[in-house]
Amino acid sequence: MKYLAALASSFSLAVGVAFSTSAVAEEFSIDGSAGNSLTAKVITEFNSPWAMTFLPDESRNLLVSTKPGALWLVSEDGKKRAVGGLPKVAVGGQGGLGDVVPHPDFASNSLVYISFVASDDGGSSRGSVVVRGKLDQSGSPKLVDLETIWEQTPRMSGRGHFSHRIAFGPKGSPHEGKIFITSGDRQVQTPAQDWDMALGKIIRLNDDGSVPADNPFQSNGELAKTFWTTGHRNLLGISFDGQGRLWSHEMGPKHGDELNLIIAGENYGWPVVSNGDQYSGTEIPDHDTRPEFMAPKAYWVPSIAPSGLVIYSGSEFSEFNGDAFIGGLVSRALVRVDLDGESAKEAERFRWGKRIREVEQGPDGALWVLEDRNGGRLLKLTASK
Ligand SMILES: [Ca+2]
Ligand SMILES: [Ca+2]
Repeated sequence: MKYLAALASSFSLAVGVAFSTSAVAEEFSIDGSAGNSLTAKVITEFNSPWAMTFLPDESRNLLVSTKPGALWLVSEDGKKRAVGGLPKVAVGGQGGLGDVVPHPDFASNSLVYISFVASDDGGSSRGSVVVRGKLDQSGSPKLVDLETIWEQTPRMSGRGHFSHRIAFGPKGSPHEGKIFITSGDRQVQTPAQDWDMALGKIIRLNDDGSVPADNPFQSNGELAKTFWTTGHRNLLGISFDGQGRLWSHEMGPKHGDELNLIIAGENYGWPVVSNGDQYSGTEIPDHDTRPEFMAPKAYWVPSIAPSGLVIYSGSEFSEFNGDAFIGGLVSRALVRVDLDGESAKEAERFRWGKRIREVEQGPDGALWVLEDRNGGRLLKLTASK
């Protein structure tokens, strides 16, 4: 027995070494439903990764957040360094550390914005917070000089629908220096139509957290001055296209996920209308019954469970220019959506059996995705030659 155990152990060690060597360059091919083919290269993996962003400087490094509260500085070839100096994160359910986005002037100001769930009392009152800090890379990387930019109000119990995705206005646009934050309905639904709750809204602030004077709701109370749009549910993707239009997607209830063109002052109708219905089976009137609410440009029945959004503008896939890429959780797919001006239509799904949490475009135009949950891989997707 001892001999067999020793043999088995040395055998598995040898196999393990051989496997980990080949795993470094592990690649596989993904065929899309419309005939396009991608090559996926495995870069590294994380414990429940949630968001990523490439730093707009010479380093070509990216930052990857994980829901349990780690932030990693990652090189293009997968070397990871933990970033210190993070605030205390309340982890549980859908909440934890959230988005990470650099300031557009990161190369000169080193500012990074992160969202996370905070709780002062161990859980009965939770809410998302956005802070910014400088990424100090002089030694072990760390965030310093943290300042609070925004707090999701009111706080409440429950561990879902924080949303807390962040987008910066493009440089040279009317939104330069402005930050957009998605704030979910906290699974309570009706706050999305309430002027006194910053829930179920898209928020627009100056990059220091002050409130811009040109926000649309100036006569509905102080909190409403932070709102850009209302009537949202759970928004896990927000991004500008190349023409300066803002797009966001949100999870529907039972089906009815939406891709919305975001226009200042509009109400997107949740929970009054949805092309999905309540999980209980109770019908929610569809969008076409209430034209005063903005209808989605694309919607999904059945659900894809969208998470992560990038609008492609690179040279690696010239045929995808201007297309939106959306990660799909329950659909276990990377979904390509053809955007044509203000219209949107699903064009293709790429599937390899994993829940997709986040998608980004890298410096050379490759697409990068994060798979969901423990062992979620960071993959670099290039065109199959
Ligand atoms: Ca991102
Ligand atoms: Ca419906």
